[in-house]
Amino acid sequence: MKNWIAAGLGLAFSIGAATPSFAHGDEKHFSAGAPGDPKKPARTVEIVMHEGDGAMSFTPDRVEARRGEQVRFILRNEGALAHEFMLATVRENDEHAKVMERFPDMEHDDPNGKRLDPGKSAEILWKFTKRGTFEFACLIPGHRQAGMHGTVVVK
Ligand SMILES: [Cu+2]
Repeated sequence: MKNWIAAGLGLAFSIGAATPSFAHGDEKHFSAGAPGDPKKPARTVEIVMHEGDGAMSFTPDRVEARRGEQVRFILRNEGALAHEFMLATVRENDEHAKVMERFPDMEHDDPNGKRLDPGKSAEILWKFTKRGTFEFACLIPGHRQAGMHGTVVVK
């Protein structure tokens, strides 16, 4: 399954020559920093995924971090649908969303992204190594458009 996904991504990205390629699990290409080190301290930030009244969202939808800080994101899906959390730049999430439209059942279990069934929780330990504004979003087709995105500002 993983190989099939990787092949799908490779194919999709080889078509758009101007777009930077990325690969799941390849540390060099994480746009929002790097996977965290479990031996080092981390601040915990809980993010709840939910939907209702025709909208989908993350609460909170804005997180601030300092450059070099580690954050342990505790993700909880309190909605009735599956959701995901993908931490990247807006641009990378844009590219990834296009791939997801072709492969909507892509399962994510990556250092920077998880897919959660309703009622499930998961953790992402992340080190913000770069200043800038990053995005966490649910890239299941339609969800980001329905409001399922948030911002991380790293100072
Ligand atoms: Cu979602």
